[in-house]
Amino acid sequence: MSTIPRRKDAWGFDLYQYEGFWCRSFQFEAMLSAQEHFKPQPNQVILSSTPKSGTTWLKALTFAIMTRFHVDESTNPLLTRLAHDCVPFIEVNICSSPQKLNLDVPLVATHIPYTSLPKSITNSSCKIVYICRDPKDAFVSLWHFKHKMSGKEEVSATEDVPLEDALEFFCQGLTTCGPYWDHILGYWRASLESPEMILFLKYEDLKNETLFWVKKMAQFLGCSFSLEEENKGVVQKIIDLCSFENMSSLEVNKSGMVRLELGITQDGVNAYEFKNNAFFRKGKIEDWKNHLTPEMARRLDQITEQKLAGSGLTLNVSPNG
Ligand code: PAP
Repeated sequence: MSTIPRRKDAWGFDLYQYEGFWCRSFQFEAMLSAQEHFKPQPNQVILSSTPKSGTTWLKALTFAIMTRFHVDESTNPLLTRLAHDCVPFIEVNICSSPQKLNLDVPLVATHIPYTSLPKSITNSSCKIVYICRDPKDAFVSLWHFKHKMSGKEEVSATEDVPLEDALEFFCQGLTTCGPYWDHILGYWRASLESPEMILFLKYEDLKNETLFWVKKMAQFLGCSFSLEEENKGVVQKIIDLCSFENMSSLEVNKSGMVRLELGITQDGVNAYEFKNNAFFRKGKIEDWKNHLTPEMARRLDQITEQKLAGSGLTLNVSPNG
């Protein structure tokens, strides 16, 4: 690790550059470990995203879709467990405790960039569902989330990094899994090459046309809703169960805690603890309008336009130019 590029993020934590992306030391180690050891099941589905793009929601929806034949509505684990406890992260939970791989539900999640995914995934028949989000909302969400983290290392973190300062780092790509845009482009291009293997979603589309995209997800995952299920309102029940309003009002998500075991890392960190409610803030599109100045929004939009030029992908929901 001493030989690879290292910079600080807005909160003063070391970021290491690996295969073109910045990551914290525990992620770097976990990524290497995943590249070497992770063995997906043949029917494994990988949920991927950049942080704060809708991971928790995607986990809940896919978990509910895939378990609907053998999980009772009233005893669904999503009612009593955080979605992150139902679907583990490859680079956090599974590398430190392989037993967390849920063999009943072949779902795992990751923030690993496409080009750094273990070859055991990219050379396999595993399907990938990727979710991305307007960078302006993802940035605002990340900034709020950072203030809710607690953990050994975080004690020394500056509690209130001004939004303007954090934006500077974000724009330079100096953020976990950053550059934000490159992460998205990696999966976008891969999804164009193999649309049958990678379903590319946008948080905003999922918000605006939830029914359509939930049905599309089920179809992609090989468990389409039958006409009978549709008539019985099964799709809508899943949408309602996983809605921000319902999830954020569940006792477990209001008052529970999640502990991410990392193993001992270079930084001496062994676990992060979050309040579950840190994953549920507003759940809205365009909340950035309440936080970013027009100049800040324009700056992010300009980077987005430059980075995505010619890719066929657009991310700015409401350009501010
Ligand atoms: P992670 O990458 O740390 O797992 P992730 O779940 O991707 O976080 O992002 C959290 C965002 O998703 C939050 O957005 P906000 O800060 O703009 O509010 C959170 O509120 C939102 N979110 C969580 N659950 C849902 C849901 N069920 N529906 C819609 N949005 C949700």
